[in-house]
Amino acid sequence: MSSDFLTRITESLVDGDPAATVAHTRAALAAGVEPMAIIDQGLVPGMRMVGEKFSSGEYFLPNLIVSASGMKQAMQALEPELRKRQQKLASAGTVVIGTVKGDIHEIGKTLVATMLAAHGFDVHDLGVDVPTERFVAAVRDTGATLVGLSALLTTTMSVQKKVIDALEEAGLRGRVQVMVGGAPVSRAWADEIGADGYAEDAVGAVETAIRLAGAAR
Ligand code: HCB
Repeated sequence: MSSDFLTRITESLVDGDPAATVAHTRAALAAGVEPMAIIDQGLVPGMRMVGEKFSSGEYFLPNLIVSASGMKQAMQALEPELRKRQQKLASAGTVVIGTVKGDIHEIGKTLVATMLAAHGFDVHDLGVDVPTERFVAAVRDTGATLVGLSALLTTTMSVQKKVIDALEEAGLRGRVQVMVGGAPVSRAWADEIGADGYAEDAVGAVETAIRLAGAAR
């Protein structure tokens, strides 16, 4: 039963057992469970629970680090399968994505990047703690028509606006759409800073990217 695999993946992530998370992820793949289902129904709910336990004071920073490592390793195990699906798709457009300066949260950003690649986008993932000028240079160098900006801290949300302003100053804003996301980010915030799109999760990010890519053509 695919739900048994997914439950085990979620539980092992919450328990902070990366080896088990990877083993259950591989077992689920071998049993024919779709990689997207493993992400959406196994891994992401696990990370959400870990976040809730951290917020309530039940978990501490080391718990976050171990669970995040489990998520990262499981995503690496899924990558070859996601790539196989990607090969069947025509390019949907070029995207530059990263977590803004001052912020090292990478899981959500990497998930969005992986999902966009799996849906045919040519993705340039700049990583985390990305200086504003690197976003600008990457847009210029790759000819990207979409930038994804991730921020997980209330203190780094404002950096998303700085990137938008820098793209404007570089004369690139007319040809690039900006999509923002991250746990503290909202549609209202996206509107306030002049972003073109907001996505609550990776599935929403793919939908938004497809819509914005259409608008950019
Ligand atoms: Co971190 N952390 N953390 N953290 N962390 C949060 C974000 C808090 C909310 C936890 C809390 O207090 N309740 C909090 C931020 C509070 C705030 O500012 N309001 C917090 C804090 C305070 C900190 C430190 C400051 C802790 C410290 O050192 N005292 C420190 C920050 C260091 C820094 O960045 N300079 C820190 C460190 C860490 C790690 C390193 C231990 C670890 C990250 C490991 C890693 O990424 N490699 C970590 C983690 C794991 C979390 C929580 C628990 C989970 C984040 C996560 O991965 N979620 C998080 C709690 C939470 O978010 N509720 C906590 C799962 C992913 C799938 O969701 O929201 O990131 P996501 O991404 C979604 C969505 O937002 C959207 O799609 C994604 C996929 O579905 N999306 C986009 C994201 N980016 C997008 C871009 C787009 O263009 C479009 C959509």
